[in-house]
Amino acid sequence: MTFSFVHAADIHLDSPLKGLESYPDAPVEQIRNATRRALDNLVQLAIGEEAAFVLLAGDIFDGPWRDYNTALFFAQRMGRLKEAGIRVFLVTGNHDAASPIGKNLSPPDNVRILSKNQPERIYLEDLGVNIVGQGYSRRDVQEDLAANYPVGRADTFNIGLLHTALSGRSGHEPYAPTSRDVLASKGYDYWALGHVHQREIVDRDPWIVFPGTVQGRHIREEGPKGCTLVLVEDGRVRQAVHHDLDVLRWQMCRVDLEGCECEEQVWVQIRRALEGAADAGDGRPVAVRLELEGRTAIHSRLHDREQQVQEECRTRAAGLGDIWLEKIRLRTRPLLESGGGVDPDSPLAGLIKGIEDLSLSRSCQDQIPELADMLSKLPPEIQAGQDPFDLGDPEKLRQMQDEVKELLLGRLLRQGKGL
Ligand SMILES: [Mn+2]
Repeated sequence: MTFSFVHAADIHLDSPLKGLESYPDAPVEQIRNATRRALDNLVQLAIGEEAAFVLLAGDIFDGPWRDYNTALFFAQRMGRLKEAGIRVFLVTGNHDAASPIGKNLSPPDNVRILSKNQPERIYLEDLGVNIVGQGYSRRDVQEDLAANYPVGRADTFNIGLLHTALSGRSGHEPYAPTSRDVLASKGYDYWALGHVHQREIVDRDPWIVFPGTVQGRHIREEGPKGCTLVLVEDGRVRQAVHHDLDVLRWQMCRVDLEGCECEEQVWVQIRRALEGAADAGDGRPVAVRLELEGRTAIHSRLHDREQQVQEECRTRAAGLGDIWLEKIRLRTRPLLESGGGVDPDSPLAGLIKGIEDLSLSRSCQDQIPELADMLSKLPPEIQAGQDPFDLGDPEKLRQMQDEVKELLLGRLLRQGKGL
């Protein structure tokens, strides 16, 4: 027997994109409706491919609904699947725990919400398929839910549906932790996972798959987003293919300005990079973060007129099509060592060396008691938000440290040379 099914997760329907309105020229409407249109694409794909069923591995919703339109929209789209004779099986994830899903959400009867209290098994007699899953009864599920899943049944195609970070995935809460070995020990054919927003095929024997989110919602969710279409032939996975569902794409764009000696060369590099980003959108609008880096002779010139450089980047991007610059970061370095031209025996040289050797560690909060007080006064949207100010993040700490060094050295050198 041959059939196919769609595996998706992390729809985060109507997820608010906090703070985006404050960015200049943000395509707010496109972003606001993006998760809905991605769900539309999912429904269309399932119908077009004549999928036997759809699996949703948690985080259907983003949290408490702001109004019932979110639930209504979901129910209507599930209704379209019902008309096409397509069943839907879902487990709840950590983000659904705060939404009334399963309590007063009443989707059409082709949708089965699996139990939150114990692993529930559903047998699809027409296809010889067993689906086992357990949803989240609360947000922070710490136990290994998969450990309690029953072993697969012989002579059927066994699927495990689970919202988990496995043994940990960067940027994701370690909920319902489990391991590849625990999953493999169940004798299933396919593990349909959710929670990790980056698509990943963890294994092919058995198949363990994160389809990723259906629509990127910020720059940390860059690149194509969608779902996995799985073809089963004679009780075995024949293929598992990614399909794009996203309607707006996020793209990190790093431009190396190494070797640029004048601004014209800089603009050539930026233009090339932006054209590449537009191509990566494959016809969709693209939200780009531009990071300018590398050692260049015009480093200080760029930094001195940063505001104009930013404006110019936005203008040039607008001329290249449906591109929106989410953020522009100037991270270039000077061509010469910052102390170049300074008498190595002078106090200035000593100060420069002191700044260059500065190294903040995660314990900087302990070394500077005032810091804790300042951090506690930051507004919540800066402490949390999409791009949180988090000194516990080593990458963030390194970036901030580099920016501060750059600022101090730039000022010091300009003043030092003026003296
Ligand atoms: Mn999620």
